[in-house]
Amino acid sequence: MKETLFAVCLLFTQSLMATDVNYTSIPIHIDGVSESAWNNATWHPMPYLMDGSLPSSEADFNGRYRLLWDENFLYLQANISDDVLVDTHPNPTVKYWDDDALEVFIDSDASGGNHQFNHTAFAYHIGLDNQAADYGPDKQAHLYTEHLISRWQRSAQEPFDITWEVAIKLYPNSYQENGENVPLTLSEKQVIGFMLAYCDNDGSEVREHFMGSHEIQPVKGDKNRGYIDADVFGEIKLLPKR
Ligand SMILES: [Ca+2]
Ligand SMILES: [Ca+2]
Ligand SMILES: [Ca+2]
Ligand SMILES: [Ca+2]
Repeated sequence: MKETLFAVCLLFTQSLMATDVNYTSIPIHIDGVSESAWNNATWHPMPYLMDGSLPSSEADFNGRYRLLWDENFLYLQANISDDVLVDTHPNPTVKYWDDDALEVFIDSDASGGNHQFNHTAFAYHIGLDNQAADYGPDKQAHLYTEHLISRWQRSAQEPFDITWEVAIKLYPNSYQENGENVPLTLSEKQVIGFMLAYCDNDGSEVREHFMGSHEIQPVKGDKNRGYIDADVFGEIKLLPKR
């Protein structure tokens, strides 16, 4: 009982604490190859199941990520192990969650709340072809690839060991579909809602494992809440320049 209480308290404390993100004075080169600037970033794991079943091994799926920022971009580097790479839906706005995809959840001002059919937050599903899809206010899936630059490369050995780099522009809650939208200039001490996930399909009809960076409190047993509710994201804080 004591242990359970401790675990609950730890979870609660973690959920209140923002993860610090270091500034980089050298822009990250988005090429799927790590560079020395990343040595200033801390790795974070992706151990939480949100849908499907747990991976059978670290070769099936294992993921970790780190973040940096500058005025123009939030930079993400994910290191993903996946035994089978699958991208069977050629249209990037069709069932993109059932192909292997890196899913980046961003709420630029940590406003939280329901974002499924509005743009107070985004759930960018970045496919293996580096295109990024999410729902729009018309309840249809659209591409938002121009919001980010994405590139990944894999190592020569199996299971596929992927270095995936993404530079992400952030937009305010006032983002208008088909409007003239100006990305935010990022600044120190900014707090951003953030979560990362990987949709892992290894050849099934639907994705087999949906693994994420943050523990989700289930609603009626459902932990697949990130694409609907920005309240389940974690928070990151942009540290001052050094
Ligand atoms: Ca790079
Ligand atoms: Ca897999
Ligand atoms: Ca927001
Ligand atoms: Ca896979």
